[in-house]
Amino acid sequence: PATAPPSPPAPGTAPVDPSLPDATPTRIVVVDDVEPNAQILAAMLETLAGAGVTVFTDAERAVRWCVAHDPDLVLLDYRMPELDGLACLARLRAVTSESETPVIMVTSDDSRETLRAAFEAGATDFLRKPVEETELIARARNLLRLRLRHRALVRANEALARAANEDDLTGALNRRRFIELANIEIERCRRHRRPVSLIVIDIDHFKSINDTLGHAAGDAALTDFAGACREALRVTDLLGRMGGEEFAVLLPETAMASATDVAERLRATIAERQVALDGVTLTITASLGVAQWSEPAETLDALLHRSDTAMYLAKTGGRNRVVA
Ligand code: GH3
Ligand code: MG
Ligand code: MG
Ligand code: MG
Repeated sequence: PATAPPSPPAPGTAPVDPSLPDATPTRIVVVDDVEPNAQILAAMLETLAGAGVTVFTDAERAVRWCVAHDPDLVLLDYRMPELDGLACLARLRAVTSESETPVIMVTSDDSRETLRAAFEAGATDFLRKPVEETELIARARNLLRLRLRHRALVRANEALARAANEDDLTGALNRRRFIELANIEIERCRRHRRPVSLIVIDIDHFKSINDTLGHAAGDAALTDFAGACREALRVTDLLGRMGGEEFAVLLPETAMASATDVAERLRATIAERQVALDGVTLTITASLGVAQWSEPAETLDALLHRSDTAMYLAKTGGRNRVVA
């Protein structure tokens, strides 16, 4: 038997649609010194799809949690002993901007002064007690939607920055970005009279890998190679892909002797590595040239050239070696 379509709710009683796109998980924090008050708000907010609600009655702990966990929405009681809503908000805003963490101030005091103080302290929105569920859900959902859109934009921005600065295949810095960052680093070391060194790495007989296993295998070998280099370096070292199978490493705060040690460690790491590619196990070697930046006026270009010359000597000397 055909079922009648559900009748529309009477005007004014339609529930607010609590859904977010794909019910994306969101973290909501409710802070109220009176536990039952906090629980009422939490119960309302839990009807939002994907919402995980955490309740705090201790404002101090709430702030610490928020700083550590970066929630998507905070409901903040205005009147609390010790750390009140405004003080809480000031602490939060010291580490997160308004676009980052939306904060709804909740208070029974609806004086104009309180309202103004809340917004001046960086509140995103304001609700009066007793909180009306439909209003809370509607406002919370709007703020969460904006927050998710903001997060998506931030991610898209990061992806763009990566695409502009990193080599697609290996994730190493691309040549342009490497040169940009290396110049900044050299300038910093110049100012502080600190050493800085550069290693140029060129894979040995790489053409034969392409010729025997194909270009895709060559690509995979390059990705593996860059990953192995990255792992063997410090986070402050810069790894750049300067051309096809040629990489450069800038080592801040590092003089010739240590840079040579690093190069030797890289060489050994690479040579000992077994690269598994489609059933074939491959060993790769590389030739490395090391040079230390020489004060006061050497350019990055000149430094690269000296490392390149050393690398070429490593090639003519038999490959799989370091020349400093
Ligand atoms: P050598 O020991 O003298 O350095 O020999 P080599 O074969 O490594 O040097 P050569 O410069 O003659 O060849 C480099 C090869 O690297 C040629 C090129 O096809 C290959 N190559 C460059 N970029 C890529 C890439 O992105 N992917 C793949 N698969 N191969 C690449
Ligand atoms: Mg209170
Ligand atoms: Mg080569
Ligand atoms: Mg080459």
